[in-house]
Amino acid sequence: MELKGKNVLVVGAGKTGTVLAGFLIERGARVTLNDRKPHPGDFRPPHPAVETVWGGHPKDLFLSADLIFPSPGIPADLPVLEAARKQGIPVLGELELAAPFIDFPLIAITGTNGKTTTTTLVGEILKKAGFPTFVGGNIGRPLLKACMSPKDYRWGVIEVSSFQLATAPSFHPRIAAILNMEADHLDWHPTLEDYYRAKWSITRNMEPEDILVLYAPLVERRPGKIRAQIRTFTQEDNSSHSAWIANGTLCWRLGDDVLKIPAAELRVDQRHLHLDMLAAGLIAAEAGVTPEVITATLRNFQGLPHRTAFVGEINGIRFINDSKATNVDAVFWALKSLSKPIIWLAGGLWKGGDLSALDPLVKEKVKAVIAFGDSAGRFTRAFQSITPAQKVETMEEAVIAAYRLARAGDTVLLSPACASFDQFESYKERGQVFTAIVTSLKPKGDEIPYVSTE
Ligand code: UMA
Repeated sequence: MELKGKNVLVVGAGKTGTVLAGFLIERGARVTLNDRKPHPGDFRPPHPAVETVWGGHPKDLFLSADLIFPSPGIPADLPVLEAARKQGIPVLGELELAAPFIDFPLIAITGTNGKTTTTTLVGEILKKAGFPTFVGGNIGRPLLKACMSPKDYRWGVIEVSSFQLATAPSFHPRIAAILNMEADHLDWHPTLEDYYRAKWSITRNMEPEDILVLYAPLVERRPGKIRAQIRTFTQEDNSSHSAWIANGTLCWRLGDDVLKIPAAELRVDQRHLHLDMLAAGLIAAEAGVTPEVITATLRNFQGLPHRTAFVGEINGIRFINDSKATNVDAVFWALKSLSKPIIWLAGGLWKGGDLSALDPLVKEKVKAVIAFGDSAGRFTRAFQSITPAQKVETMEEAVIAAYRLARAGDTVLLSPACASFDQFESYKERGQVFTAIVTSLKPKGDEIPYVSTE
């Protein structure tokens, strides 16, 4: 892609936008970085030659660009982007820009949930095997970073979101995985079909020598012909797939052999993490890792922070941080894998989805719903006919209310089903705030009836 002398607009001054702007300047482009928020004061441009425009998205800025790179979080149907497209101005993403500069094969992992866990796991397995590996993408380290400080990587493992795929028409991974596909991101994609289409587009440029690791139920849903070789994984006891679970044992068909790891020997017991492990094992084997290295890494894996992570136990009440559960499907798996009774903390910035999919689990396991943040009312309305549901404002009020209600043997679960941006910087900050409040709780006793977070 010729960039020299081009007038390039980068939209969004977050992680991706700043790396994009720095890279484009290095390639000789004239770069303007534009963000809707007001100048944050402490912002340092990646290069002195980058111009910045804050406080909105002026139409003339978009229409006078030769090329536009929106950050992943910029909605595809932003009117100024639509207007630029109509004028024939190319609108492309970071993946599209980075891929031609990459000289190592890419493993790309997508899905509604489990992307970060699977990407991390595959990265750990490959590194343990001694393969120099770049791990990044939506996980928080833009792929362009691999082009800016090139190393002799053997593999790149990247988590890719639907947002990134939607703006990368020529992206071509050597191995791809689609872990699952449920409703999410309806605040960004105009329709659910558009979101699914973006996910499937990961396969668009794959060839017969490439490998697609696919969650078995998705085979039926594939939109058309896929040229890559497909390896399926399932939670069912069905050895016609490439990976499956038989009587509590994770199994992978690797050539003529079957690799087996009893779930009881793993450090994580949630079913959705076992599915991520099935996918990670298949990917790693395709990348040339031995069964011994795969087994050793999976056995030691303890899960990721903010993903059904155990925070602590007070008075026999267990506290679980699942702040990364930003959609309904992620909450489904958390509720399914934890034992009852559960006091469920949910809410934040609603992204769409069908809360009624949780009704049976809520009926069976949830002792109370405590809803906080922007969409609290949506949650109380959805569940108050099934279980007690209470609306509060903040995370602190939610934790305190849950602690008041809880008895020994209960689990207090933060699993919001929403984005965090109404009250927090990110899901990480939300999880950290939850953890800090929980760790400041005092044991319930006669003198101290419940809590002090001071
Ligand atoms: N902004 C605008 N106009 C808008 C919307 C946002 O100017 O209409 C600005 C914001 O004011 C902000 C900037 O855009 O300054 C943020 O851009 P961004 O949201 O694209 O965030 P980045 O910091 O560039 O992070 C992105 C990914 N974010 C999203 O996809 C929303 C990060 O994934 C990713 O780690 C990073 O690139 C590196 O690749 C986060 C995420 O939440 C973890 N991803 C979603 C998910 O996992 O569900 C897809």
